[in-house]
Amino acid sequence: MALPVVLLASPRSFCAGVERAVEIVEKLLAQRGGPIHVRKQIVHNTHVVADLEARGAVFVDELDAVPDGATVVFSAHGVSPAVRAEAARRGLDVVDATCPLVTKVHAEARRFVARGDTVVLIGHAGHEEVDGTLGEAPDRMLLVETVADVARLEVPDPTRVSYLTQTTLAADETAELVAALRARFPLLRGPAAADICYATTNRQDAVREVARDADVVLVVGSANSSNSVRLVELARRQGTPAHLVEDAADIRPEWLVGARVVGLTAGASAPPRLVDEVVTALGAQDVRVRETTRETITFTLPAAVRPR
Ligand code: 10G
Ligand code: SF4
Repeated sequence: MALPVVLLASPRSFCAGVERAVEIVEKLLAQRGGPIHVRKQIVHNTHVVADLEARGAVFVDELDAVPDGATVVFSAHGVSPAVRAEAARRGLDVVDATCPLVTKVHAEARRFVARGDTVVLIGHAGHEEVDGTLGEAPDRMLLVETVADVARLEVPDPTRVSYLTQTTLAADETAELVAALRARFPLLRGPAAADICYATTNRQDAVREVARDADVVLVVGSANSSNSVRLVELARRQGTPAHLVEDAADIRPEWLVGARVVGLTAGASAPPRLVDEVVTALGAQDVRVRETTRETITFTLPAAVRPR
């Protein structure tokens, strides 16, 4: 079988929010030594979590598993005010790795609720980011996942409705949902700039370009990584078979039968080295980067881990 050409989507892999979150845990481990407790997976990637665990990070589901007075890191996906309050009550030393672009959505939720609106959040039920954002005003916010959910919405005042979105949604699907909301609530108001973040948008634009010219697309990422799963779905909507792989070991030979061009990308929480390993496993000699934009965004670290 001829070796495939690999079309590498760019941008791919770590976003600025993930870089920052991982660096926060690494810096804490270096400064204070382990164990450093982290509430939930710092980002939704099995390899990132296992690597940090091996270096002394302890991932817990809830704060009751953190000893009184200990340091605890909040994951990149953000937390509800109730979690912050509980950490304060317990006297925990919080280092917040919430991505600043998620924090922005929380601030919008508070602002929209304060002006008297019902806030409709477009997102996926049960996702940590959604739980955190809804926690800003559980009685004044409603979650919608589908256009059918929009039809079922009941709000106290249809002239006072705003929407917000999870940061990692598919841009095309979200646009349909916003249009459905606007059809039901013509006075609908939204965020000044889209809540779907730059990294999500860029990775979707890049995979779309690659999927167009590839026989099959591989997306490196974990199954619970929302943005990674969206990349697989988007490639499939382009008509190209696509598969999510945790790492090179997940690649099934039958996916590659007859594939001359393999598109390759990675979700925002998947480390770049896993992509390199996939390229090696494919045995590709001809690797072409398809760059749709170049990212320059970085976020500053919280004061607790900033170099003095
Ligand atoms: O795509 P999701 O939200 O599941 O998260 P992830 O950890 O896989 O990727 C980074 C994105 C976030 C931290 C959500 S803002
Ligand atoms: Fe921040 Fe976007 Fe990355 Fe989420 S996907 S951590 S919002 S940059």
